[in-house]
Amino acid sequence: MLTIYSDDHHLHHGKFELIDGQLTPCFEKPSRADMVLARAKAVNLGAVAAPREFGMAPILRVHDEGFVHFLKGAWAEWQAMGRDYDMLPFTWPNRRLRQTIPDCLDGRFGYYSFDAGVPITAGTWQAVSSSVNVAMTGQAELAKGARGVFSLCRPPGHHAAADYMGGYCYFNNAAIAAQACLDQGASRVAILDVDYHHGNGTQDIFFDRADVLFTSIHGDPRFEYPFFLGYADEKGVGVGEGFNFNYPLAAGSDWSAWSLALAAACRQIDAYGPDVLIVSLGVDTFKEDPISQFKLDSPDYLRMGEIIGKLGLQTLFVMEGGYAVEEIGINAINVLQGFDSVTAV
Ligand code: OKP
Ligand code: ZN
Repeated sequence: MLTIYSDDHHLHHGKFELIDGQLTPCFEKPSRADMVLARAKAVNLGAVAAPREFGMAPILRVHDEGFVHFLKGAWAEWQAMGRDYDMLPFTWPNRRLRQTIPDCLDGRFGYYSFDAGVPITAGTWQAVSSSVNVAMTGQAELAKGARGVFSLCRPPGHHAAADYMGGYCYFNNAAIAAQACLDQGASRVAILDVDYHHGNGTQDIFFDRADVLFTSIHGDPRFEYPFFLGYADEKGVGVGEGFNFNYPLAAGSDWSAWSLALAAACRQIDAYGPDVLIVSLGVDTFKEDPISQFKLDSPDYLRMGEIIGKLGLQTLFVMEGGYAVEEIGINAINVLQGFDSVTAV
């Protein structure tokens, strides 16, 4: 399988995030993508290609213009205020607060985010733009007929909605690729989000639409981040009703429980009959993941890839989470090797 990768992700390296009431070194760090790339090379997964430049157009098909403009200019504004350390948001428009865009930088950052997991640094804009190009280049290869492509995106994207960032995510790489498929003539795109955390951003972007089916298997938001979306009764709205499927699972879920949810999601995807499948590939379901509570083991990821491969769909894998850095490469590449081991129907 072809891998799309850029070193630009190194330009984004946040220092701290707030976990358990403490400022902790960011779990979402450059070595994650480095380890995945190293594993892809070590097992000869296939060629590795650099992304092409797609500019702002595909981003603006999904994201709000004011949001994009804020993200693009934030670091320069921060610097102009004499600050040279990471920028983090800290006030959000909660219930009964005004949904208004303040003038000041801190206020706007709160407006355009939903948590403090999104440091903006000197290289963040370049890294997140490049991450979109990685997804878009993968999408273009799929459009040319590839059976499977791996977009090794970093930063990840599935928590980012049209007009807010959060949870290490800035631009929603998978959603942008899905929209590009539709814009190029696909009728229906299915998204399967296997990251441990609910893909709230992707769900939100497509919740009122029937042209994208969103399915997600994740830690039950009753106990797990992002807490405020990802429940089983979220089915879509308007014409989108019946095109959103959440499979929240209990803490401690292992492959036997997880694979039942995968089978259910695959039945929905198969019934939908999509032209293309996009997999939001997080491997933070791993038993040793430092911020997660599922119990998948490395060989389970091979099975996961085989099951996804048996759907017989052209598939774009977009990297999302996974924080057990030592094993992230083995686990992510196992999914792709499992997929490749299955012949298209
Ligand atoms: C991203 B992905 C707040 C951060 C709280 C966020 C987890 C984000 C996971 N400082 N934790 O889905 O792997
Ligand atoms: Zn995650």
